[in-house]
Amino acid sequence: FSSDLLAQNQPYNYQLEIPQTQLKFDVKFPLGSGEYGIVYKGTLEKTNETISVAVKTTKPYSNAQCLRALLKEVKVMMYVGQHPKIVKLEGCCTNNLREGELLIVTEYCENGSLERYLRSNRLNFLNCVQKGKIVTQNFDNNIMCEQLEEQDLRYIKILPSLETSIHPDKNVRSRLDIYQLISWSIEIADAMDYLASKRVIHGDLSARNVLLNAQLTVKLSDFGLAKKMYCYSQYTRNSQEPLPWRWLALESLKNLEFSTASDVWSYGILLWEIFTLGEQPYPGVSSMTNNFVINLEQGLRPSIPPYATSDCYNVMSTCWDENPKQRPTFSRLRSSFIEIQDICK
Ligand code: ACK
Repeated sequence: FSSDLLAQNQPYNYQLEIPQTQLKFDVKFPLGSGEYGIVYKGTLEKTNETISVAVKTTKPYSNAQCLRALLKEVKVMMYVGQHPKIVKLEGCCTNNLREGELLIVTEYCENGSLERYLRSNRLNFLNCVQKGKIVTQNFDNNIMCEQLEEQDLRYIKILPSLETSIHPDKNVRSRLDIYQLISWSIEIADAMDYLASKRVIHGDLSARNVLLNAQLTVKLSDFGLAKKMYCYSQYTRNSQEPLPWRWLALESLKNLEFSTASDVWSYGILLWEIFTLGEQPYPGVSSMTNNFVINLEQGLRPSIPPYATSDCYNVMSTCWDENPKQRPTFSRLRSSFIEIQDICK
């Protein structure tokens, strides 16, 4: 019951059609570019309020195959419906579909992708893990931090900007530390558990496809699209984008088999990205070769990330079981991280 099969049978919900007059975005300020076009920040006028949105556009005069793929993504989002950890679809503009234009409007996530956030906040990370163990939980005063430096731990000094960014009124964790990494792991497992309950395969789970809102809550995005694309050999040939082979399960690489269990493998790789603060998986491997697949078959797996406790690494390792049936469910993974969170408290 894959997402593309589902999308074919799934009706387009016209209640989510947005009149173009209610949507504004400035083409001079793109947020970035996606698979099929550019993503802009915009505003959407609703009945009682105007909200910030992200507008996913298609390239000018996009071909039918590209539009079809995007429409399928939209239909899957319509089917999936709302969940607090999944990016909300505000609606679409299909007026100019004949001219090859489709606009997909989603809630705006102030902190961009998790991948970008992790990479750009590395210097703000407060490390309290040494050799897989939490060495201290008290980072609340600078004296403690200086002592840690003397002990030669992998501790990076808190930037003054980060200290001033802690908002006293809001219950928002502004520091980046292992507790935040564990929270994200739980939130993503939660979103994926919901997706699995709807029998939808994400197919492209990675830190670049997880967004963060102003409160640093995760919002899973870009699902439902990838699965279909891998079924076509042209996809890898025509697209500028390489296959996300670093995130793919062994059976997906070997036989193009995708399932919730292959999403679990990708979730494990995403955990590795989280606990390395956004490093590229398999850093020593530059391209996808037969040798890489053979090495995976012979047991090659990502090594313990510097900022993961042994418990975290044990959980992520279970996601990479060669046998898809032996991998944990998302519900189990969420519980495991909740247990780890409780121990860390
Ligand atoms: O890493 P980023 O800042 O977050 O750059 C990419 C870019 O657009 C291309 O995908 C950003 N982006 C995508 N969707 C959203 C959204 N709903 N809110 C904010 N940024 C978004 C993404």
